[in-house]
Amino acid sequence: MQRTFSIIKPDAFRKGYAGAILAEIEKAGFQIIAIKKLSISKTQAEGFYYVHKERPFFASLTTFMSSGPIIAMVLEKDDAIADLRKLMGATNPANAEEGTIRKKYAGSIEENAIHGSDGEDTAQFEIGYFFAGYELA
Ligand code: 3AN
Repeated sequence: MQRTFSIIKPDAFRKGYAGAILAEIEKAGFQIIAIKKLSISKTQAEGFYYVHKERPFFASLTTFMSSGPIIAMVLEKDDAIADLRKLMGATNPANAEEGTIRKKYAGSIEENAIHGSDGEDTAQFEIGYFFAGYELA
């Protein structure tokens, strides 16, 4: 079993897609280990996305991620990291495959509905950024 970290981003939450996205995640066989709705500050978004700090979209991305409520969660299944990335679809929803979450629910490359960790090290960092050990017991 492997754990990954995911966020339902502010665009999807605002549009009322949180329930539908959670249903897709459960239908795909993920177990929800921990989940919470919260809002993050711009500074907290900058800490989460620090690996992207040199990218041209960093300011806009962190403003967007702090623009409204999000749902943060820890998900578990075999190959959770790769399987969630498959279920999410390409970063740019215009390139996302039919049936993926981004194809169905994302509006643009920035406001793309869902985040999923891209590797084991990032998953560990991201889970620890949002959840304390006692929430994962
Ligand atoms: P993914 O979320 O598919 O792992 P990353 O890690 O390359 O994609 O990018 C992190 C986030 O940054 C994306 N989810 C998206 O919101 C934003 N992003 C990525 N590329 C762009 C871009 N070219 N313009 C604007 N925002 C972007």
